[in-house]
Amino acid sequence: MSALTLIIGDKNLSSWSLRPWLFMRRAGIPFAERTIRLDRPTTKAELADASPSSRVPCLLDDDLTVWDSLAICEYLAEKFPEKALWPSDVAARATARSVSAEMHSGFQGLRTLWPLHFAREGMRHTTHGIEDEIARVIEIWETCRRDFGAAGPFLFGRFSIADAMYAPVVSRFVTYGPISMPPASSAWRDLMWSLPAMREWGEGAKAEIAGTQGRPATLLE
Ligand SMILES: N[C@@H](CCC(=O)N[C@@H](CS)C(=O)NCC(=O)O)C(=O)O
Repeated sequence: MSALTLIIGDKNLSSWSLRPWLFMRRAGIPFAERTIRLDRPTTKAELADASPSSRVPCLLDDDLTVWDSLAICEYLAEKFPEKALWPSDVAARATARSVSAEMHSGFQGLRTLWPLHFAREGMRHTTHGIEDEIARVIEIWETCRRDFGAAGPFLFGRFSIADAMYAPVVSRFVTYGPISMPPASSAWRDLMWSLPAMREWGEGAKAEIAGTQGRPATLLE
């Protein structure tokens, strides 16, 4: 089997990196991990060297380079068809792709106002201007659970790429929350937050924060 390496940014900061990392861990896809710290003087050069877009995540599969979180997930879904990384039902799959693409291309206000700080809880912040985006996220979670979630506890029953695409929002809702939502959404949020892979990512984020203590303030996030 070919060797996969996932290049990611800081676990505390890089929401895009969390998505394929979580997805691969949860799906049991073995990979090596390489981190490029996003807040260092060398970051720009390292990113340019590692990724065609100068952004992370970026997946190396022997000689092949795949970049962009959603393209990585799609590539892995094709490479490991036996893992059923998208829902098998055509309507569920189309909806899972739609909500994943919506997350990938939208929610700009949420990203800007509430940047990922995975390991820092209690960062109270205003919801002013992003109320509609928060409501839309919850509407997506409710709809997916109601219409497609009968076979299991995830958005489309079994864990899929769609769950991974919304994982950073779970972190943001914890970090900047609490955000109230109906029971189906809160149950899914709590399940995602307690996944061993999410906890493992969080431990990595905490270790990064501990490692930045004592560095010059200009280099801290
Ligand atoms: N659309 C891209 C976005 C990737 C992205 O913006 N990654 C950020 C880190 S979360 C990055 O590499 N930023 C470069 C920098 O901070 O200089 C994806 O889905 O992978």
